[in-house]
Amino acid sequence: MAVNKSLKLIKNAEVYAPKYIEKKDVLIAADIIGCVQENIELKTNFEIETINAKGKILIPGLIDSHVHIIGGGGEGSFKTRTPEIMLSDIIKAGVTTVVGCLGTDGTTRTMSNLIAKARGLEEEGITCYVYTGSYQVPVKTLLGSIQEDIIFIDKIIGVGEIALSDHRSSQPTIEELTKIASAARRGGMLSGKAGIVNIHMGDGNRKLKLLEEIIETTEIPATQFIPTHAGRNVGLFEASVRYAKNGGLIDFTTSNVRDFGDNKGEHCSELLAMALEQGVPAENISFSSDGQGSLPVFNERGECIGLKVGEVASLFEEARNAIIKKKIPIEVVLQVVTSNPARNLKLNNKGCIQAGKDADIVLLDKDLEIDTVIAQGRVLLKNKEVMVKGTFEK
Ligand code: FWO
Ligand code: ZN
Repeated sequence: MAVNKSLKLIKNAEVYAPKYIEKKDVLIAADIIGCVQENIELKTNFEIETINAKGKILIPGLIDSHVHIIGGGGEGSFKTRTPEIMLSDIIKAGVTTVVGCLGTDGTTRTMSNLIAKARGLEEEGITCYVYTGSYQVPVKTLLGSIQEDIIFIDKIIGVGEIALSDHRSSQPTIEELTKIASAARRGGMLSGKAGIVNIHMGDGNRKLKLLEEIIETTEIPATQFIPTHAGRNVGLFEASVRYAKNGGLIDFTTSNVRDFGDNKGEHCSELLAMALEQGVPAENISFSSDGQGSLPVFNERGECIGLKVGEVASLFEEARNAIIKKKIPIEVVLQVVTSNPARNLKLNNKGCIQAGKDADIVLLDKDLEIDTVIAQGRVLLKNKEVMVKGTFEK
C-alpha cells in the first residue's frame, strides 16, 4: 500500500497546547493540525505515517521573535560581522517561526537581503517574517515608508530593532519615536498585522523612559512596543518589571552573556523566575534569542574583551532551564516561547496546538530534550537527527 504523504498521525503524546490537555493523538493534514483528540482511529485503504509519541511531550513549535538571520554585528570593524544563519541552527533549536531583523548595521546589511533570506528559509521549510529598519532613525525602509512596508510586503510585520538608551542608538527624540510607533500601528491595522516596534534596550541610564513617556502622553498602547534585552543589567531588569506590571510587554534575550549583579552570570531562566515572583503576569513576558547577533563578552572588570555570536538554540535551553532548574510550571514557561510571541506578533495560526492551526510541532523526550520537529506538517528533525538540511549545508 502506498503511504499517503499528506496525512500524519501522532499517537499518545502528552500535549501542552501550551496549556496541558493530557494525552492526545494529533492528526496532521498537509500543513495544518487536522484534529487533536483522544484515540484517533482512521479507517483508510491507504497507509499513513504514524509517529509513536508515547512517553513524549508535544508542544507548539517555538517562535523566536528576534534573530539576525543574515548576520549582524560589525561593531569591532568588518571582521566582526557575524555569519548568516543556517536552517539546521533553527530546526535543532525546536524553532519553527523566526522573525529576522537588522541591528547596529543598517548600511552594509539591507532590507532586500533580509527579505531574500526570509524567503529562502521559508522555501527550506520554516516560517519567517522580518521587521523593517535597524538601529537607524529615521528608519530606512524598503518602499519609502513604514506603512507601505508593512502593508505591501507580506514578510514585514513590524519595525525594529530600534535602539534606545544605548551609545550606538540613533538617539531618536520622543517625537521621532512616537511617529515611528504611530506609522507602525496604522500599517498594522490596515494590513491585519501586528505592526509592533521591536526596541533594542541598551545599558544606558534612561532605561525605558522614552517608552513610558509615549505610553503616558499619547494614545499609543503599551502593546505597540516590544522592548528586548530587558534583563541585560540589574537596573534595566528592575525598570522592566515595573514597566510590565503597568501593562507593558517585555522580552528577555536568551543569548545574553552579560554579567548581572555581583558579577553573577544571570540567565534568562532566572530572570523569568524573578519577574514572576515579583508579580509580572506571565502573559507580558516573552523570550527571544538574538540569534546570530553579536554579543559583547566582558571580563571580571566589566571590560569588553570580544564578541560572541548569539544562538537560536539558547531559546529552548533557557526555557528548559526554567522548567528543570527553576521549577516553573511547563505551561507557564512554554507560554513565553510560543503563545505569547504568537499573540504579540499577531501570528494567529502559530504558537498553539489546536485543530486548524499550522502543524508546527515539537516532541520532547523524558529528559525534556528536543526529539522531533515538524514545521508546517514536514518532519524536519526526527530522533534528534536533522532530516532536512539547508540548501548548502553538508
Ligand atoms: C546586544 C545585536 C548588544 C547586532 O547590545 O543588539 O549588542 O547588530 O548584531 N546585541 N548589536 C547583545 C546584548 C543583549 C548582550 C544586539 C547587535
Ligand atoms: Zn539588540
